[in-house]
Amino acid sequence: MKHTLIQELHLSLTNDAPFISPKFFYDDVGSHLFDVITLLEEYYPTRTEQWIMDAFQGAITDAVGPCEVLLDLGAGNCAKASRLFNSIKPKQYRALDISKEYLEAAVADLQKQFPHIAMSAEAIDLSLPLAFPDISELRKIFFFPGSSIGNYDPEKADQFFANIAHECHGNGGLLIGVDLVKDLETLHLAYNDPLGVTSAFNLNILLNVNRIIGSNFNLQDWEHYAFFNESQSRIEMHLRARVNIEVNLPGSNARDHVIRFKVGDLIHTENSYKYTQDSFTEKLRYAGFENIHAWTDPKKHFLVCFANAKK
Ligand code: AVJ
Repeated sequence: MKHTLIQELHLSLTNDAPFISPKFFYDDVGSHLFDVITLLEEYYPTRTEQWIMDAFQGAITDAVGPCEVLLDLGAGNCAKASRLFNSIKPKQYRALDISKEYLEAAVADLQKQFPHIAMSAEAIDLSLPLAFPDISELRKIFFFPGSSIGNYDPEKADQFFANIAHECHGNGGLLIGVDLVKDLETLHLAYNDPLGVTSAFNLNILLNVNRIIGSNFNLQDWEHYAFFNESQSRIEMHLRARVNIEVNLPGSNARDHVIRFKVGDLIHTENSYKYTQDSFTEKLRYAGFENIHAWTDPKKHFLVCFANAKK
């Protein structure tokens, strides 16, 4: 596991267009910084999604229907899913995320509060195909909140949806939250908060990379750079070199590999795609879902959908 992450980082950093996958944001400090981001006035997605879930709880519960297994994709601290337990009433809850230790602790806590729900915690990499053969007969509800889908390139999102639709085996669906295209000012501020938390979140990825591959990125040399790319309908986050930089990437053969950056050069750290309600529901339909329900807030900042897998 560790070894492949090291190889992955070596490849992405020595690419002609250097990048670091956003999954490397979420070390201990990064996970806490993200939690702070969700509290910021400027970062509307988390708050708005929660508003929609609360305001339309009855309609969402009706649309979802019976739930034998709730599969929480990228469960984190399981807080969002647990808010659904009393309305959706899953018989079984499966929390899936990349870090098992963190997840197990969260699930153990939840189990005490909801002793009648069967629970499990599993480590999975959401960028790989998913399969749940042992529960193929049961009605499954997949839960993918928070606009995590925004990190996937559109073609990758199509594959992901087709994978989920298939795994429902004609009996289940997907409850998903996604961020919507909106005025540029609102989008820009959400990723350029004046307090600098998003900047710290972005810079922290270099500390995590230093820890994983033993490189010597210096935070002083880099600055946060985020903007809305209108033609691609995505927020792009980058780290921009403030000076000319040399970074050592310790190699396996003891000969350190040096990568050079010129002032203004970029390392791409994240894409956060924004959809329109129509473009998003159309993607769900294209992947094999039908009977698609959608709920939004009065300002149409965020969208929650429930889509049934075709029988
Ligand atoms: C967790 C991927 C939904 O794209 O808004 C927040 C991550 N990055 N601020 C997003 C994030 C910068 C977030 N997602």
